[in-house]
Amino acid sequence: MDRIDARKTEELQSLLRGTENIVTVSHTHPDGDAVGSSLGMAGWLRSLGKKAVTLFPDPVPETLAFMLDEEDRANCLIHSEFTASAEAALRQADLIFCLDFPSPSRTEGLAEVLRQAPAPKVLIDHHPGPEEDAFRLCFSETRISSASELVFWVLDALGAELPLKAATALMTGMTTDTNNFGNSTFPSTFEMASRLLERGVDREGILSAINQSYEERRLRAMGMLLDRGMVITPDGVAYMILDAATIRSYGLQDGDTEGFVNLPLAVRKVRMSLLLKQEEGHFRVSIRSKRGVSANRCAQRWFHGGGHEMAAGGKLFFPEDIPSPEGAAAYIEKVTHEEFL
Ligand SMILES: [Mn+2]
Repeated sequence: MDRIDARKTEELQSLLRGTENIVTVSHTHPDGDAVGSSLGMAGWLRSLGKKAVTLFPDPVPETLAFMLDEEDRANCLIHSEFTASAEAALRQADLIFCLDFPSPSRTEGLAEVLRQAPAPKVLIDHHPGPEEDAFRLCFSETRISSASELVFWVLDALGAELPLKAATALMTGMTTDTNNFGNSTFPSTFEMASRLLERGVDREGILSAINQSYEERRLRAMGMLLDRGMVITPDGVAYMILDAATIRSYGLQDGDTEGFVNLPLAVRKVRMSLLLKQEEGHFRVSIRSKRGVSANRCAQRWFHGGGHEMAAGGKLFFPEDIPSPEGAAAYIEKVTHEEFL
């Protein structure tokens, strides 16, 4: 990571001056980093006596509910559930932080309202290709672990003192985005972690909340998928398809399948792994790859998506891309074969 640009810090300082109603926005299907960067920022803003609302396009999954306490819940708006008040909050904000996404389009149904909201928008993100014109000020860095880490360094540059709650949220976001220091970890990442430990963050508590608090159905579904669902093609592409019937029979909810896509990478011959989850009119696609193979390119070329080099996502629509959900396996085998030609 490069040092935070002093001019940008000054500009942020002056944007913050006099603001009272601040809204943070993050991406659809919020993950630990989306929630952690939002709560970290909002927690710090509240410690300054400002009003800070965290806005998400759709609900925070049950598996991440531990990250929000009562105050966080009272100041959290979900656009898909409280559309009018979420949109009003954005229009009435006097500053908007956009966290963990590079373009308003990643907020889907919220994108137009976000673009048109009159308040200055500050981006803090770690994805490639930020849409710079959509923001007044961009802190965008790809050689960093997570948006949570970049929030930490931006706040550090401002001389911020982090409340323990905000510090814990940022540590949690970084921990989930790096799979507990397993990927995308830079010298700055360990430095941040070290500083947060000194601040008193309970890392073991975070790890237990992340890894030891799932419902039984997650492990049952994982076992079934690995035993019977996973296919490995001759090209070394592993894929698993969770169709609507399977999702229903296991009672799977958003968040239950977090991390599943990484599991097939444990097999030596697997170079790339895809997990498909059926939703209304499309599959949600997660892609992970090993070094030298681009999950990002595959997501962009074949699944209307993108992301990071080795961790990306997208969608596969029916009947637009494939005639029916049953055609997903054949589509994956065809396009990934082409990808490796
Ligand atoms: Mn992230």
